[in-house]
This record gives sequence, C-alpha cells and structure tokens, in this order.
Amino acid sequence: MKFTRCFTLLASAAALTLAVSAQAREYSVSTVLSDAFPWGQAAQKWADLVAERSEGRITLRVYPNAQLVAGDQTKEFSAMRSGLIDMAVGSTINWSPQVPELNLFSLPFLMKDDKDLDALTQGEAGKLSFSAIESRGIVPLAWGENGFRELSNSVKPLRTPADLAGLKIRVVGSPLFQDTFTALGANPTQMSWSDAKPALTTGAVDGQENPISVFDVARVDQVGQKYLTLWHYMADPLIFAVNQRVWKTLPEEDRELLRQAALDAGKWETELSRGQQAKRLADIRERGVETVELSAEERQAFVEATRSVHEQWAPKIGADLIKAAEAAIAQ
Ligand code: X2X
Repeated sequence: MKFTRCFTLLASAAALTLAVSAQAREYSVSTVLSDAFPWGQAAQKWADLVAERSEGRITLRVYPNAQLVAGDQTKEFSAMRSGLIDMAVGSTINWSPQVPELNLFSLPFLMKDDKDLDALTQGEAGKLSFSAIESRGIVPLAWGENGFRELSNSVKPLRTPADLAGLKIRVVGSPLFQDTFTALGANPTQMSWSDAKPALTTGAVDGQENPISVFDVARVDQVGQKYLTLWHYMADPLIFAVNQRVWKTLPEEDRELLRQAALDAGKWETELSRGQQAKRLADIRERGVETVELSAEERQAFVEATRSVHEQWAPKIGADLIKAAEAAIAQ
C-alpha cells in the first residue's frame, strides 16, 4: 500500500515534468550592447515580460556583446536567418548589409529629431522597412532605439565639414558610413564595436560616432574623446525580430504574446532612453567633455557636404521607401 502510493506519486511527478518540459521552451536573443545600455535593457525587458506573461513557459536568453557572432555585429542578421540565433534586438545599421532598405535611417541629416524618427518608424516607411526584413526570412515585431548618433574626437572641436579633414574616424561596418565620412573629407575606418574602444585607446583612430547613451555608459571620454559635436546626423532604431522558422513553430497565442511583449519593451526602452538624455549630457559635460552645438547654418553646411550620399544610396534603398520617409517628415 505504502509502496503503491509512493509509486503513484513518483509517476504523476514524472508525468508533470514531462508535460512542462514538452511546453517549456528557451530561445536565444542576440544584442550588441549589454544591459548596462538601454539597448541591452530593451532585450532584457522583452525577456522579462515574456517570462512573466507565459508564466515561465517561454524563456528568452539574452546573449549580449554580439557573442553569438564572435563580435561581428554585421553578421547578426545572417546568423538569425540561418537559425544559429533564434531572435535578436538589433540595430538597422548592423542589419543593413543584408537589408539595404534599412540604410534609409543612416542617410545623413534625413531626420532632425525624435518626431521625424517616430514619423518614419510608426508610419508607412516603417511598414515598408518591416516588409523588406520579412522578405528576407525574418519576422520583425517592434521598434526600439539606440538613439541619435553624435560625433566625438580627441583632437579638436568640430564645427564645419572642413574640421574633419584627414581625421581618422571609426565607423560601423556598413558601407554607407564609409561614404558619408569620405564625403566629409575624413578618413573613415570600419570596425566592430568590440574593436572600437581599443582603437580609441591606442589612438589608432581619432574619433567615433555613437548615441549619447553609448558614449556615457561606455565612458568613451575616458579614452581621450574630449570633444563631442551634437550634430544629430542620423539615428539607428532597434528592431525586435524572430527567425521565420522559429516563428512558424509557435502557436498563434505565443506569437501574439511575443509580439505584444516586444511592442511594450520597445516603447518602454524608447521612453527610458529619451528621458535619460539630458542627464547623460550634463554628466558628460561635468566629466570635462567639450560639446559643440551647430547653428542652423552650420548644420546646413554638413547637409550640403553629404548630399551626394543620398544620391548614391537612393537606388539601393528604393524610391518608394524614400518617398514615404520624406512625406512622413514633411507632414
Ligand atoms: O557599433 C556601434 O557603434 C553600435 C554599438 O552603436 C552599433 O552596434 C550600431
């Protein structure tokens, strides 16, 4: 009697474990920046919301520092498409080598401010960008943001395109950036984020461009970047996305759960990141960084100096997408 009860208990415990493990699933989520940065926090928020709303049934495990692609952030999209990575919260910059349409957001001085950025991501241009991603085997779910990218260097305050002449600038591994900085007369060098800080430390490069949050959290000023030009020349939104084959294995209710959690996490992170801007800038100045703000005429000089980049890249981005973006900004 005693033995039978014990056995029954054991058997039902085993059945329960089986039932749970049949349902419980874990997926990898790639990011470039860790949860010390808003970007990594966006991914973690997504994971937390999914864990909570699925009552622990679905685990999203976040792998930061582009470690799933050995630091080569421009391979993240391909790795997700091939199934090496299940999901990612990635930047339009890093995915644009495989999705040329995403270069839209990197066009210099296309967007002025958060309003313009929102007009793109939340409107027709955002929909067309998502279709471009979808057509390449990835299911995009929601937008987040890395932020407007500002220009720092170790040499002098930069106010005009002429000031950039000959400066060695680290740029991300997306060809458009090579063209933008070449048009400005600088000497751009492509490298991954993991190589950027060492290159700044040794003086192998004079400058770099990244959002204020990245400059602040990574303490880029501590590797000699004493001058920061607030030119807001472009912003890279983040995209929460899932490999299409993984997506197809999910029941409809889990898809909805993942999508809604991504939308909520993206909104949360965008607000968080924007809300921290002023304080971060004040802290950076406090640490001795000299900031340069451009007048309307000074900005215009940069606009004119980089116009050729728009002409060069418009055919790769696509006329419809550019038209939708320009219309959204004009409104
Ligand atoms: O590499 C960069 O500069 C970073 C971290 O901002 C991106 O991944 C686009």
